[in-house]
Amino acid sequence: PAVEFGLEAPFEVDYHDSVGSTNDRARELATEGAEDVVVLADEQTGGRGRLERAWAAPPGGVWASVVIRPSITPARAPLYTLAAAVAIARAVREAGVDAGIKWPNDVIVPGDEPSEYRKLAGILTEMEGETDRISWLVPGIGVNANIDADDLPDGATSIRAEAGDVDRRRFVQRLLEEFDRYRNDLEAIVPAWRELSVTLGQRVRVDRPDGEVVGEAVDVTESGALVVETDDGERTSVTAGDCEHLRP
Ligand code: BT5
Repeated sequence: PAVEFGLEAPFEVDYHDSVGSTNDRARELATEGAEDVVVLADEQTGGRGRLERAWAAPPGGVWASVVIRPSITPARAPLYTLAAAVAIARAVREAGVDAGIKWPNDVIVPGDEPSEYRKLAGILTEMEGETDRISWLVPGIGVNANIDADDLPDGATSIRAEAGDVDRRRFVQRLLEEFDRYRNDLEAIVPAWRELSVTLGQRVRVDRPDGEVVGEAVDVTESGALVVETDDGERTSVTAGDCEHLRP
């Protein structure tokens, strides 16, 4: 059954039992001028990942898109994906799951080998605006909360499967409190992210539009790009892409 997400501040709630994609609904609200609203749904029938991928969003999850209007340039937008990942990882860990952040947009439960990482949550950040200043930004947050692992794609897991069900109202409240704290203190995001990252120190392959980069993930920059040291000792920073953890 659907849950009433009657949250207190810091965000106004736009709740739906079922919606196509909370990010699409958030875009509509943003276009109408909304600010500090969180779109929540029990189920999404057309959940989206990055690059036109589908996102499975059956009932029982936390499907949340936050409409904010920070005064930033588009180059700093990836920082908000990191902030959302920190907020998710914190809330999930409080729910008793040993979760970490895989750059750029996954919260995972680690295994012995990188190939055994199970994806618990993902983030799809969308925005609109001028080149010098964005108009709105929507971090779309998907957390597999009270869902059977059988109802999720291979390689995915849920809070239910790892630690048992959560009170979604409390969970969302905690997640949004953390997100609110970091969007008000951008300098604190990267240090918090480093603490929760499972990517730093790993050998990675990052696929990006202009080719792949293989090397050791050594840091993230102040705008959220991953710094990779390739085998010839050169450092490259990658702002977006799919990141695969390789065996050492
Ligand atoms: C993501 O994309 O991980 C971003 C997911 C964002 C979902 C939220 S839910 C609220 C808001 N509204 C939306 O419509 N979207 C956002 P990406 O890194 O491209 O990963 C997508 C891949 O994850 C898929 O190709 C599948 O392999 C896998 N996948 C799909 N559904 C999943 C799920 N529920 N749990 C774990 N993995 C999943």
